[in-house]
Amino acid sequence: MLVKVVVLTGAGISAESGLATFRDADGLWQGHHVDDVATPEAFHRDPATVHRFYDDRRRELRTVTPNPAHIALARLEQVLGDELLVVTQNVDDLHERAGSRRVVHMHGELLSALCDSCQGRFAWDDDLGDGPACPGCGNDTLRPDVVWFGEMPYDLDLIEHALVRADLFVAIGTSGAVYPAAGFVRMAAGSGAKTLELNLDPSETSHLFDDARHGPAGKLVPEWVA
Ligand code: BJW
Ligand code: ZN
Repeated sequence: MLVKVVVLTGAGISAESGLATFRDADGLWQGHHVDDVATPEAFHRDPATVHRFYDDRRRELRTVTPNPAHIALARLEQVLGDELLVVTQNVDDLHERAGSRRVVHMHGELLSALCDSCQGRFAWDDDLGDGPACPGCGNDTLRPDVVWFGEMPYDLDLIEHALVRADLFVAIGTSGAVYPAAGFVRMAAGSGAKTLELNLDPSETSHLFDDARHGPAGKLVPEWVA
């Protein structure tokens, strides 16, 4: 793998498409904090509420479109090819719909279901709350294919491999509050990469970046890519 540029994206890159972030003022879902609905404990305690949270967001996804920040990253992939890797914490598919192909969803995907019984992962664009059967094993144990607190993010080996080889690491629209993603800047910088933050306001890890630019992603990302 000859990745030279690793771009980490978070909820802020999809904000201008109309998807709520997790920790900004409006980052609540029906009065719930993300920590109340994005844990295995919450799912065990109250599966109906957690399913409703994800079913709502899966439906909302159909009503939104990529914004200039997603489109600029897809354009960058046209130029850099496999020298670019986009690592997203987002479970939406807006990078793909903008045209990006080299995208790693470290926190899973809304348009995928995971079976607790057989561990199969299935493309899924419908509600999960009404207990559909698993296409693999037939059990009604499908859950959203997303990574909750305390669970292991996807593809960490691949991501770390890319980070230690990158010349440039760029974090876009992420608060730097959630690990391991919040530690990627240290890992990249520790291996000699230049680091850049593009975020609405200074994140919790701003001070770790060589350069930080603050403003809306829909403006900053096209400017950076140009
Ligand atoms: C704009 C903008 C615009 C707005 N333009 N910008 C203590 C220390 C270190 C770690 C831990 C610890 N205690 C616990 C942990 C581990 C834990 C953790 O990090 N907890 C923290 C709360 C401290 N992490 C985990 O558990 C992870 N797993 C793990 O560590 O596994 C290791 C392990 C080891 C051994 C056994 C088992 C495991 C898993 C984390 C999973 C996170 N899951 C979620 C939900 C995913 C599904 C879903 O979408 O519902 O992921 S939580 C939520 O936070 C979601 C996001 O991907 C993630 C990050 O949020 P993000 O994207 O940064 O969004 P926001 O809202 O926080 O920020 C948006 C930013 O955009 C803001 O800065 C705005 O300013 C900006 N913005 N509009 C540009 N227009
Ligand atoms: Zn199954």
